[in-house]
Order: sequence, then C-alpha cells, then structure tokens
Amino acid sequence: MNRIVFLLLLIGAMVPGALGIAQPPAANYDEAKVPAYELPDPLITAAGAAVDSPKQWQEERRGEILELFRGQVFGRSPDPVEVEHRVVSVDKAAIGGKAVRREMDVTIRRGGRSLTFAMLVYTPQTDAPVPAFLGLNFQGNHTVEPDPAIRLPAGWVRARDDGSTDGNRATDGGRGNSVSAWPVEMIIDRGYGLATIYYGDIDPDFDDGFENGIHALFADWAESIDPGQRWGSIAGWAYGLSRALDVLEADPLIDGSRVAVLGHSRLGKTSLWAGATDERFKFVISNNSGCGGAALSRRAFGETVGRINRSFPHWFCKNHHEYNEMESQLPVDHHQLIALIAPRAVYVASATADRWADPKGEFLACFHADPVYRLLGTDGLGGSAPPEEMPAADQPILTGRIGYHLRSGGHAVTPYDWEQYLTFADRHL
Ligand code: GTR
Repeated sequence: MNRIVFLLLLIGAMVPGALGIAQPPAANYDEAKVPAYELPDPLITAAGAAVDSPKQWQEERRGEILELFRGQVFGRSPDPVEVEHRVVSVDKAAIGGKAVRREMDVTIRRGGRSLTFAMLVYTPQTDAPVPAFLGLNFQGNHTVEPDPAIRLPAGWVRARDDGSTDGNRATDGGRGNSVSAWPVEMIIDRGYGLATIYYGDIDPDFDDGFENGIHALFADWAESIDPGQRWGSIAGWAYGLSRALDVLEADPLIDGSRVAVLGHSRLGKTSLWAGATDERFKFVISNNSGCGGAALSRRAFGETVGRINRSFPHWFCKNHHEYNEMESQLPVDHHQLIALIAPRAVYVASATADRWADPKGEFLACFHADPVYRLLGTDGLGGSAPPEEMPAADQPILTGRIGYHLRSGGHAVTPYDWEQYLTFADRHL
C-alpha cells in the first residue's frame, strides 16, 4: 500500500472525523440531551396565517402539509389504478367454525406488466357486512395462522426476526410463526373481519434503486417525477393498502366504509402514510412505528433521520436524506402526519423497552396533533383536554379520537395491543 494512503487510513482509524469522514453520532437515550426544538405549527399556513376554521384546514392547510410529506418524506405516489381480484380458496368453517377464510389474488395491471399480491381475509359467521382491520404482515400470510391451506409467498421473503432465513424463499417452517401478532380468533369474536397481505408481495424490502415490486409497474411514470421526490417503499406499501381497500369496499362480507388500517414498526409508518393519503380509512393504527412514523424527528431520540436513511435508503424519498442530522430543517414533523388523519380515529402504541422508537416522541406527536382534532370539532387525545403528562405504562388513553398507550415490554404487537385497538374500534368504527 502506498505509504501516504496507509498513514491517512491510520489517522482516520485513530481519530474519527479527522479526515472529514462523517461519523454518525451514537444513538441518544438521554432525555437531558434531547436538543431544544421548535415544531412546525399544523395550524399556521405556509403564508403565516392562523388556521381558524375546519374549512380552512380541509381546503388549504391540510393540502400544504400533505404536499410537504410527499415531496420531502415519503415521495410521490401515482394516482389510483383499477385492480382486479379473484377468490382462490374459501374455507367456510375456519377458526373452529367461527369464521370464513378466503384467499384472494389482487392484480394491478399497467402497460403490459402486472403485479399480484395475495390477500388473506377472515370474516365472522354473519350475514351482515362487518367492519374490518387491514394490515400488512412481515413474513407471509401463512405465518398468521397455522392453517396448511394458506399459500406461501411466491416471491422474495426476508430473513426472520430470529435471524433464520429460508434463503429468500418461504417454506412451511414459518407457518403460524406470527400468531401472537395476529389474534384472529379474538378479532372474530369481537365481530370484526381481518384482511392481511404479505408486504414483500407489494414491494420487496431491500434497496434496489426503487426498481422492483410496485415501483416497476410505474417506472415510466416515475421518470416524470423529480428524482428527489420519487416514492420509496413505504409509499409503495401504502399504495398497495389502498388498492386492497378498493377490493374490500366491493366485498359483500365487509363494510368498506368501516375499515381500519394497522401496522407494526416499518409497517406502522406505512399505515400512518396510508391513512394520511387515503381518507377512506376510518381508523388508523400505528404500533411501535417510531422514527419516520409516529415519533417526532426533531427529538433525535433513539433512531434518527440520518440512521434510518442510511440503514434503509429505500424507505423514504431521496429528498428525506437531505435532513440527515439536520432534523430542525425538516419543513414538517410527525405530529403533522397524525394531524393529516384528523378527524378520523387514530391510535398510537408504544412499548417501554422499545426506546429505539422513542415512546415519548410518539406520545408528544399525539399531543401536538390534538389541536387539529379540536379545531375539527372532535375530542383529540384524552377527551375534553389533553393530558399534561405521558401516561404510565399500561394505562391506555381511550377517550377522544386519538388513542395512545405505552405497553410494558418490547418491540412487538401483542394481544394487549389488540385489546385496546378493538375497544377503540368499538367506539369509532
Ligand atoms: C428497525 C428500524 C425501525 C423499525 C424496525 C422494523 O430496524 O430501525 O425503524 O422500522 O426496523 O420495522 O422492524
């Protein structure tokens, strides 16, 4: 090796930053080190005017905020296109006879190409159309229930959370692995339907330059979009959720006007974006969505904008990378993402050990979205007035249109979380 290069490498290794190579700061978990910040006000327009009527919110301010999230955070998505669907299997006595299970193939066609995703749908044994939950799953529809009839995903699959992998191909080994996150019987017993789709069917979750999955169908359209604003994977998954809702709206067993969208973690970021962009979702649930989801970016607590963009360059649009370590420059923050859902019901759940997702930042985003809910004539967080303090663990806030809880435990969706979502759904769906 050239001696000068060697010397430079040595200095670089000994003194991080000495060569101007940016070192990402260590993750902060100290409340005292959260930077001072000022949040953009959801109720002040870009021109500096105070928003004082529901009409002004709906016709002017909401659109401004949505535009900023499109251009600077998630990227722009194409207009809806028509979808086709076909029921591929029916079990009229699923879940011990309590439910009807159907598997559907949903196909989006465009310009000679097509993308098909499989949707697994459970509905209770009743003649009347039911309200339902729609959510993406991480490992395949066959992981939601240990039913041998549920098909394996046909395309790319990710390594499992325990690090095991099927070599990017699903095998029966994963069947029923995610039952704790999908308590189908509990949902059915409470009178709701459940529809779920494996997220990798819509867009594989790795950085391929926005080219595979749903992005491939719209490649020519994306060419017309400023490269900084092209849709990332979260926007792609959210687009898939909206196309799934198109199918559910036409389904005789489901009441399409009463569908909740839910997701965990990166898929919680996705459900928030789906709820923000598609006002047909009547209830939106974010489970431990953290950075880029319900958490305030400006707090830079746990996962930060810079860390998430470096680890997952394909989740957000390219413009979002401009804010790495520069959160204060973001023209929006994530209380405004929640405000985009107003006046519809929204529920944000955190977990005590999930500090990476910044539970306090998730609570504060709900708190700062509250004024928009109130302007629109509804209760926001906590009923007649928002609580001053974050609630203690396992003390859910179930009054008002913004629900929140901090569950004891780690990064997961549990039956406890579902209990709260079902109670909230009983009130708002
Ligand atoms: C983590 C990521 C989080 C969260 C999580 C997940 O690695 O840092 O933002 O999305 O993945 O989706 O499981």
